[in-house]
Amino acid sequence: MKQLDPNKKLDIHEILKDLDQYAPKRRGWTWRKHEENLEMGGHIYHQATTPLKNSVATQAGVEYFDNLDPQPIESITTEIASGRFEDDIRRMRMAAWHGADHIMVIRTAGQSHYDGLIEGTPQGIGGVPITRKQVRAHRKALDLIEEEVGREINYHSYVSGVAGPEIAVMFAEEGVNGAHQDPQYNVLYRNINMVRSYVDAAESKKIMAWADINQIDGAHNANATARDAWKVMPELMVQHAINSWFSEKSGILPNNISLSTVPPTASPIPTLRYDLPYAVALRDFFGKYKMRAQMNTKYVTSSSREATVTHVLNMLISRLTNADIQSTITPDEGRNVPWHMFNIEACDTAKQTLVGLDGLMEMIDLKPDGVLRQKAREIKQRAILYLEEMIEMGGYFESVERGMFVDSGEYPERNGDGIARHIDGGIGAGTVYKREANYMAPVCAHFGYNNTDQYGVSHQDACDLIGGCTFDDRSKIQFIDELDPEDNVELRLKEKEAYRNTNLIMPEVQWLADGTVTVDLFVPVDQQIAKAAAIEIAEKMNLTEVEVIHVEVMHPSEGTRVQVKGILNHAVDIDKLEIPKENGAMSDDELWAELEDSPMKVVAGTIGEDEHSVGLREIIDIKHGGIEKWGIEVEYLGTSVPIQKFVDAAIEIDADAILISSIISHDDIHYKNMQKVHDYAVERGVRDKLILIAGGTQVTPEFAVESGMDAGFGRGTKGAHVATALVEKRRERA
Ligand code: Z98
Repeated sequence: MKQLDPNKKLDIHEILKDLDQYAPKRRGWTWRKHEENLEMGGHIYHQATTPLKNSVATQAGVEYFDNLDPQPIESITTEIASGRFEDDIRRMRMAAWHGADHIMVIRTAGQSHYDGLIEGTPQGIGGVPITRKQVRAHRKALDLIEEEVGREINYHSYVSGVAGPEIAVMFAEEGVNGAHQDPQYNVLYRNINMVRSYVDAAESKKIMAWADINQIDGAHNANATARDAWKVMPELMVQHAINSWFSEKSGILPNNISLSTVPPTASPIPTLRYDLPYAVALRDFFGKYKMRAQMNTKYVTSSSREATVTHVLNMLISRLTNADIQSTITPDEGRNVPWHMFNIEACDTAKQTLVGLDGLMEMIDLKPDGVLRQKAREIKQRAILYLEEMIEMGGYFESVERGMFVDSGEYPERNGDGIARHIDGGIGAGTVYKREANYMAPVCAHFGYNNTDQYGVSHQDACDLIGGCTFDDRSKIQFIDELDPEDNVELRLKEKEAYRNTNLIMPEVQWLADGTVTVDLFVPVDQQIAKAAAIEIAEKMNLTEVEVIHVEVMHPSEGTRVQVKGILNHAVDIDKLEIPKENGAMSDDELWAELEDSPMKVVAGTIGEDEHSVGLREIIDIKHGGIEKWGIEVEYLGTSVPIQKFVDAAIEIDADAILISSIISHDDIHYKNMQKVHDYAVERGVRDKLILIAGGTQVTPEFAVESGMDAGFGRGTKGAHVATALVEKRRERA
């Protein structure tokens, strides 16, 4: 297979080609490798892994630190849920470039109730239908993507539901690396019969052990379901214990048993007072397993800013204790099925925060006594009492029947509102049969009784009897392409072909050319009126299917922030676009060659009432690669320089150019001031002689030129860009 070219889009047709022949590159979960005292960009990192071959750094990394992009030691999860697997693939590539190495693809609503595998590539709701073709295509794409970024990527899906063992076998065959498998999930949240779920779990876990798949439990769901998430902390410990021990007994190694832990609270609750003792208690009990730190989803709202703060506070807990996998829920989780850019934002939030917290525990300690340890001890005691009561009740099944789980009281308090299920009730009830004395299955990963002796082979060599099962001999795997002629990837691709690698583009949030955009508005009225007004405003912008997705009161009567989404049914033809030239810079040598023999002189300062001089100093100072580097002489006039002083000073020292800097942009004051400098230079009769350049974070080059400047520079400008403009403008005038 051809390697990916970073400058080219991933070709979905190429992924689908010869898919029936494709075999995954490897099996099993891969943890990041710790690089001790990694030096990057002049800094030492203590909790970092090997840097990526290709990646996108955070914005600050790009703008201020020469693309510095250290990668934290934790695996970083992204959860993708678009419902079209072909569009998920593009998002996987973006997420990998932003630091994700655990790609969790959410599956379509209701699949846990299908008693068997499904085939083909139908479209899903809130996730993709999990099928062999879909999994194989995803793994094939990830095999390419991991080579592009230079790090193994773990692909994750779900071994839950009525078809758990069948799915586990398919995952083992297709190189899936991580999966949720927890029978408690089936019982509590999907009302699947408990006997069936536990028998299936034993088989599934055995297969996962063979395939070296990392098993993640389902305890986070209790957290998200409970009325008050912090009250189920003792129960969560019990849920983790039941599943981890079951997994270990089924043959999964502790290294591949991950607890799905969630800090149970969120601010405005004093969150660390609850979450930190809970995290400590978990590590005390379950230190030998891996910790998958999920973000709190229970208290996510439509505010992506709030979701991000919760995520960051959650990661503080991860670093105060430890986490092996850091999950990221997208900050738009509370209002959309997650969109491309929010998956990426969440990965960046994780990377930025974890790198920022590098080496924290080398500087501080968690107190060995006091409230932290008392509270942790209390949670553990409650958990033990809980387990003891379950045993008294007769065991797990009986306790579920009596509604022990997800009760809204904090154990031992009980409110009698737990999720109760009957031992012989639920989906798949009565479908478990005892194996006959001569039962025999010719497969090499099989749980429990298997009478292979009757054929003279050992349990683990059972498949020798048929010359190897599908785990040994891939040619025995049945690859079914498509079953539904009306709902499949080929048709969807055809529908959108006009936008795939052509000159036509549309904005999108999850599916190619879905046309969806968001508009962020401040409307100076109360929220009820603001919502209605925002819809009219968006419709005036030619958006259709407009919906309000977020509202925030700025003040009950002064105004409201409203975010709306809608569809812009317009395709942009790239061939007809007038694309402005990149603000490129000449090389060092070119600048020296031009400026050494004919040096230039400039006056510079921040204009009007503007006291922000940091950006300008970076453009000037030799230390920061500023224009002084090439011998340009700078007369620095300081901050808050009056309009006339710029021109008067330039005349006085016979300067070639004026550099104006302005950060303040209220009421377009920056552009108004530029115009005034231009006008005054005209009035003094020196406009033709002087090159006028303006810069600042809010400056758009075209608007600066419209406001009388010869050139303008915005965010991300370096001294070399300004020096280049000075040289070019002088040449134009010669
Ligand atoms: C997470 N946000 O991982 P259905 N089994 C378990 C699950 O948690 C899930 C499923 C199965 C979550 C990701 N979790 C969503 C233990 C889903 C999926 O029944 O098909 O939805 O199974 O943090």
